[in-house]
Amino acid sequence: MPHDPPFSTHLPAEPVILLTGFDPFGGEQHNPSLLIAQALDGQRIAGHRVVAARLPTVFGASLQQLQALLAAHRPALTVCLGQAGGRAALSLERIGINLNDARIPDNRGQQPIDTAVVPGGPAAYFTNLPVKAMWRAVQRAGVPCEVSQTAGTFVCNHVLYGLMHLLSAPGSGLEGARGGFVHVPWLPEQGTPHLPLRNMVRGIHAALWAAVLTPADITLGAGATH
Ligand code: PCA
Repeated sequence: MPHDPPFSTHLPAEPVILLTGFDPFGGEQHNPSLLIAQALDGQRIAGHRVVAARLPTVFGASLQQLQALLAAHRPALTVCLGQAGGRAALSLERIGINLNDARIPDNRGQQPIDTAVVPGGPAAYFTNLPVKAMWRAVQRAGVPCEVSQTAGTFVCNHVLYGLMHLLSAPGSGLEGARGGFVHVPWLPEQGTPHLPLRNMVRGIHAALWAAVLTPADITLGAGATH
């Protein structure tokens, strides 16, 4: 006679942290954002499970892919990662603006100039991640970090703005979900300044812990913001 399983098979699903990285772009071989996301795939963080995913470095298609991921996973927390060559620290982005203004073509050859991410949408969205608490956690993990006031005007800003727009849409079913964006430096083989992959993985891991455990941001003295 079959026995009941010793535990319920109907436990509520673990809340998900969706962690995305981008395809390499601009003729480069690697994108550290994707490698970091893949390194953290499946990790358990404060009762949450990390689901890593890849976004194309393409205007429009990146947001369509993100929208499908949000619908499939209903993440409690979404953190999108992207590469920012020339930056020396993990950059916790505070703002996404309603502007596409591409300096180089995306991976499908599109190069929008002075167009809106969402025509008629608000000028900007703030992330609702606790960037100061995350900054402190990354610093304590020994990884250089800064709070940034601009994610640029290429595909990363497009995704940050689009993410916050999707999360704030009435009836999205994502009420209460939080999201934001972190830019990461080059890998050593890509140029200078750079950080080793393992340090960036450690820093993002610390940032995710802080994000989950800090429902509302903290106030810190000067030092985090550049
Ligand atoms: N960085 C680009 C897009 C993809 C990526 O990794 C950016 O900063 O917009």
